[in-house]
Amino acid sequence: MAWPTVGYLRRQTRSRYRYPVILVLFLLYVFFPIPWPSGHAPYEYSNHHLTFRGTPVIQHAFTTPSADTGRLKAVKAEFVHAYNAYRSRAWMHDEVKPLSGGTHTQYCGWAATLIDALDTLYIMGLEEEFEEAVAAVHRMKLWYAPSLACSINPFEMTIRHLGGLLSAYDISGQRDERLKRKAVGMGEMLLQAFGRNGIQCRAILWPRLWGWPCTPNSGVSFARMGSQLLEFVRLSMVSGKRKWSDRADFAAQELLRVQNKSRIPGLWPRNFDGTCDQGLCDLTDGPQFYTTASGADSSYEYFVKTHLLYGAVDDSYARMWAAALPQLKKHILFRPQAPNNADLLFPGEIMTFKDLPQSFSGKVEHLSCFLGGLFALSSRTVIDNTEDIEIAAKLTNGCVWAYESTASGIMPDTVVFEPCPPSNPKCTWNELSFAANTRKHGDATLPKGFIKVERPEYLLRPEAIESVFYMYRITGDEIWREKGWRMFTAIRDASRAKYGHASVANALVNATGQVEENQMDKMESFWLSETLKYFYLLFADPRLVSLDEWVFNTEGHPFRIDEEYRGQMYA
Ligand code: DMJ
Repeated sequence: MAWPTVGYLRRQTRSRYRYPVILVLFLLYVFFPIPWPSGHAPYEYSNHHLTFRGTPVIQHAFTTPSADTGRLKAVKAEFVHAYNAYRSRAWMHDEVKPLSGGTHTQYCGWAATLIDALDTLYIMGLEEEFEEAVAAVHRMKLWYAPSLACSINPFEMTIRHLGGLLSAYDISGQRDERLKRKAVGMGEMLLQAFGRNGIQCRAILWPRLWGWPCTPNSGVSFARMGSQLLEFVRLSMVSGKRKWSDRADFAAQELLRVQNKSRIPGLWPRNFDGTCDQGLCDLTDGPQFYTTASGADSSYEYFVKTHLLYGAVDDSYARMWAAALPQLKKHILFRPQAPNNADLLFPGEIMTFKDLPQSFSGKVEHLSCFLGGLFALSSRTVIDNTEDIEIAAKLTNGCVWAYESTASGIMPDTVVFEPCPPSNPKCTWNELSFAANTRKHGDATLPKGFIKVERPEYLLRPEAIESVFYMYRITGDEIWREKGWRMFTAIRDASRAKYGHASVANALVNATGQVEENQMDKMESFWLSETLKYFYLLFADPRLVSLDEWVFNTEGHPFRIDEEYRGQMYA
């Protein structure tokens, strides 16, 4: 029998068989849906050059992923307001001053805000602005200081300048060789910031003689040791040259060497002596301070993230994090006394001595609010367990609560909370003990649960919304978008200024009507690279810059995870 022709089939389906055929196909579709091999529906998503194809491993498998368009527009409007102020008042300078419209030089005048904002411009679809900015960056002579001499902070320039350039290159599809060349040039310059012993210096004077190494000092921070890992590894991948990843690996090996020799084996004290001939000096009998905030934060973060970028080549980063994790849970995390017995967590600080008992403090910096997001990411990539995602939620909720407790709706920069004592295992709220404690510190007007506020300002920092973003992308729970929106409106209302957004002088007060009196003339570049980016991505379609494809550096710059390295797990 000859095969029926297309015309024959078309005639048949137009005839009496049409409706029975449609009905049969419909019933087949309802009762026998095609099973996806992994249990998750593979995604197919494309937004200009940002595509996502594959099955989510890290991110939640959203059944109907969608953007919250109204909120997305509101965030973008604030970004455009701040960027335009920079563009018109401080173009090519480091920062615009949001109140006076002046300029501020912090990083040798090498356009920190512009370079930090590049990838956000692209992600938000501001393509014309992106092209203009890339052309301007291309014309910059990065390694000639405009002033006679300026001091470079290699830590900041690695995460902001090198991170910003690499991310702009990756996010725009690795097409623009100008960005790659600039990143390589920046990388060459940053190599000058290491002493002969392989340790990074705190600052180097620029311009300087090439090949004349700087001298690391006796107070090298843990954060400085590990925070070039991600950028240097990515730069090596992109350039095909190992000199950067070798440098970063050396620092990581040094951290590995001392990891179990500290007073809390598995954790690193905040400071090391960097004056020895080779690598770090051994730890001494002096006091050791442990924290996850300033001086430590990004190194913890980079072990997990470098594993994502590079784990297929070297899994020692995952192992280092895996050894630190139980110690963080045991020694650093604490449950604060909070009204309504809220079940929250914060990271505290510990000072240890050779012959004295260690002392624990419930002092929490806004900087350490990144930890919730890191626990969430780690639970999907390094150590796969449900306890860690619960801890992540409690940590993130700790910062959300600190935001929602103040009159402005924003968490101050440094707050002391009261850890629940072992004598109160259920952490029942005790009004009398709280009143006594706040009186002791001289301020009875603080929000309930706040013992002391050491730094009341809000510097436009990203860490709290960063964790909210991770929680949303990883759990898919819409509640995180609601929490993030409340944070956004509070920050917008307190910080909006004529020329961008201003740091808030006192986050404890609601300055409605006199907002400017509570503002400082400072807008850090991370407002555009991080804070507004995380807000935007929280409300965007979750497939945009998916965590399965991108890993963010500590300044909020996403680097592409090369296909062959995706989905690494180590347990
Ligand atoms: C940013 O520059 C980075 O997030 C860094 O790791 C810590 N400090 C700021 C933001 O608060």
